[in-house]
Amino acid sequence: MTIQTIATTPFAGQRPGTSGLRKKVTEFQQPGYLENFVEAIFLTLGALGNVQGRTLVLGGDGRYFNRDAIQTILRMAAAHGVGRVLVGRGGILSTPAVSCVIRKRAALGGIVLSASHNPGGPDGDFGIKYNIDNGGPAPEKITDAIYEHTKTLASYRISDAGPVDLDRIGSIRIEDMEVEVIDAVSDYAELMAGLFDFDAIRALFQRGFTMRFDGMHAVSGPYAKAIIEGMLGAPAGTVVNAEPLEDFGGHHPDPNPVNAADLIALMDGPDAPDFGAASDGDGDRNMIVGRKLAVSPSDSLAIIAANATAAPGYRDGIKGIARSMPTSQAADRVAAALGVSCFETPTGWKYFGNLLDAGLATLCGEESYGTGSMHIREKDGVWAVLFWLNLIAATGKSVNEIVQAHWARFGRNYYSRHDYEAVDAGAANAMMDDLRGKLPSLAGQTLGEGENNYRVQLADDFTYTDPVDNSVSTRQGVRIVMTDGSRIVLRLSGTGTEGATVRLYLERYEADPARHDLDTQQALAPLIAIAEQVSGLKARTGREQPSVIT
Ligand code: VG1
Ligand code: CO
Repeated sequence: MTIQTIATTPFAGQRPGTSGLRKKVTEFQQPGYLENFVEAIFLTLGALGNVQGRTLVLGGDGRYFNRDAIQTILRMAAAHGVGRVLVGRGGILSTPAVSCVIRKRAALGGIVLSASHNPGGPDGDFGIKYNIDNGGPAPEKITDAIYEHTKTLASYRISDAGPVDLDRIGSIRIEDMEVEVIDAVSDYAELMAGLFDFDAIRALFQRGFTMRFDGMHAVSGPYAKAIIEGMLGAPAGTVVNAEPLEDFGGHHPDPNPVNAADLIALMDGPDAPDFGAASDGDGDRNMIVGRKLAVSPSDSLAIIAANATAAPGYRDGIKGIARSMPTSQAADRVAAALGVSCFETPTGWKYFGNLLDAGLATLCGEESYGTGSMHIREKDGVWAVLFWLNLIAATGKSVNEIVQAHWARFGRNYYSRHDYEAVDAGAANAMMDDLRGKLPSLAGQTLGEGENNYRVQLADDFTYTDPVDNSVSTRQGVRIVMTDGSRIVLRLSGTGTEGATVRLYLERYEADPARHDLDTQQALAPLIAIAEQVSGLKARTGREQPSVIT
């Protein structure tokens, strides 16, 4: 075994997006592409302090190219003097499990291999992300430094050691580095058992409560099977599509009503179980479904917050709630009622890390099916599902009853996101630029027709100042806020790999319980029309309809 220095030249465009570097598998397969980015990570870590002898955590969602990437990263870690790498068996670790293991084993950080909800397989997407010692996604100052290194690289260092057996638990050496293959589930399952009332959930299943968890052939299957069927005693077959597949069975591993259509059909039909749930490619997202009711993720965050003390891990109450800017304001109403702070951050979990570390927030959430808490520094799909199970067990209420009661108490925030995927990037950028140009003149204007008009209170491009380190993030999404709190938000996705994806977010508040059963799209129709009028979205993108509505 020797450590080699291999000459390389920079690849353009290795700038991490909302959640790491995501590209087509074919792009990652170019010689040196993965190596360059990993070298940039090690150079950044080296500049920040010492990686020598430290521990890193490594794992991915099992998608195509996962195993190859892990072998490469292990040989590069050895060449950079890393002391030990903890890698999940079979190369598998969900994103929340990586966060959990980093924290539990006091590691320097971790590398997560995933493109999350993006499709996998040889023609699909791949991704890589660095997490810091708090277990969370690296903040912008680190991802910026990584990107800067990718632009000037001339070589990378790698051991010429042969491949490691990733399927056997135990320790192996590469050069002076120890590779410890760990069980992917056990640390995480232990953490969950400490947060939730497993006895009460076990009793719920014993009373005949029925559930379906759809693993979407992605990484959360093994976790859900071990915990929900194994530890909580749900009948075998409760967790379906539990085997991680390299191409996720050809589907989008994205837990929303469009991509988890089988689960929605089951929950809408005569044989619906009491409770349905699904998780995404890397296990950090969740969808909660009752009979004929898919719970909006923004509502799920608000409901978890309002009922936090139902779970033993949150018995003492919560310190605050943080939500991404486009997420509905349902959580704000709960925070106000509880007398705790509510923080509004840019899109992406990395912005929650400081708030959680400083003890300012206990719960965090995003409209994109992401919910989590201070227990780790990533959003956590299985955690959210266990929270709901705990809540159902503690209250004896169904999902529908819990949601209805919440709306009756706090009012309902009708909410929807319209995605225009893979549109022309030039057209999308021009649309956003024009929209930004219009913002100063929008405030005070009345928009919309007849009785469905809205007066604009605020129109801006969201800027966030982190209350802990005062770092400033600009251009985080155009928002048009009406005098009644209704909102239109537009931003471009930072996770797509083809062209640009425009996301249009719509929100309207309704206090009157007699009007809580409207169809969401109808309830939002006046705002949808205003968004079109202001942005010219359809003409700009050449699309008559969004590609996905959630
Ligand atoms: C999307 C979501 C965002 C989420 C991010 C990563 O980002 O909107 O809320 O944090 O994906 O989620 P964007 O930039 O495409 O809108 V995951 O589950 O991909 O790690
Ligand atoms: Co994800």
